[in-house]
Amino acid sequence: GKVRAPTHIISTICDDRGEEATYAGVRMSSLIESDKGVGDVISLLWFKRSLPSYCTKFIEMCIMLCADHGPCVSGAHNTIVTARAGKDLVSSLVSGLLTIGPRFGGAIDDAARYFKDACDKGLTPYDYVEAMKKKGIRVPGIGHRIKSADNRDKRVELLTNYGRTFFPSVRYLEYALQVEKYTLTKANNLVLNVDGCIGSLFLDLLVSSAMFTQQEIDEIVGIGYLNGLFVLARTIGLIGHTFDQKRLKQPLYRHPWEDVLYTK
Ligand code: Q5B
Repeated sequence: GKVRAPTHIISTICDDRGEEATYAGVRMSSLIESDKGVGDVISLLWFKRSLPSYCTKFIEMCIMLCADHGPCVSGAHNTIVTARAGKDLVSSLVSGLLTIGPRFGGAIDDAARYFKDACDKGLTPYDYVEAMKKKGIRVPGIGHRIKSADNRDKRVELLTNYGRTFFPSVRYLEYALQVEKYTLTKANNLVLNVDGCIGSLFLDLLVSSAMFTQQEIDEIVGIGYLNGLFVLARTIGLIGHTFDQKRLKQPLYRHPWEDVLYTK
């Protein structure tokens, strides 16, 4: 019989050997013919299954709402400075992407991990937040530089309303909002931010859609899929900032001396 040489790569998400590529077994043409969108493509390539339309719409909302948040955030700032240094698109893009992390945009996975752990253990928001304080860890998904109780984040409101309307359960979102209620007693800007809202709602999607086993949920949260939503979304905005700077023919950026405290 045939003897198969051992392969150096195993791949399970996309097969390009036929007439057309398939995403998790689904032909590209069938995606186009059935009017599917980028949320369906993400479902297939990241989660290896077709998800119900309320889930794919939620994924698309996350992408749309996180696509950009102005020129002043860490990612856009880096991208702008890099583009103005005359660098190419990919260099400008990745210099912005590299700022995504625990403080900026990349707190979604940790928010999901910590909210899940605290909620599943039945910790009160007070116990959870104070335990984090004792450990010296900032609550992921809580806090914002410009958003506050008096200047609410529209993205959080839109996602919250969507989840409450279409998800079978929003247990983790409601827990996160209870945490916010407590953190707001400490400071006005300790709101549930967009990372925390997406993290908690994605947990609700995973758990209540009945599309994932418990083992799969643990794996998704453990590996950390969810920051990918912010990375993917903000790539759209960072590419836009690169083109914007080049279109505007902006010169090399140099930070003004007046804005630096030179000290010994
Ligand atoms: N304190 C976001 O901090 C920020 C606390 C806290 C307990 C907290 C901070 C934080 C967790 C990470 C997170 C996602 C760094 C944010 C995003 C995307 C974005 C961005 C945009 C977009 C802001 C002042 C006092 C200190 C702190 C305490 C602060 N946060 N305590 N848990 N979570 N959050 N990131 O305002 O006693 O004085 O020492 O790390 O979820 O990135 O638009 O800008 O779309 O681009 O700089 O929306 O909250 O405050 O660091 O001066 O702290 O508050 O311990 O207390 P700030 P700090 P004390 S969404």
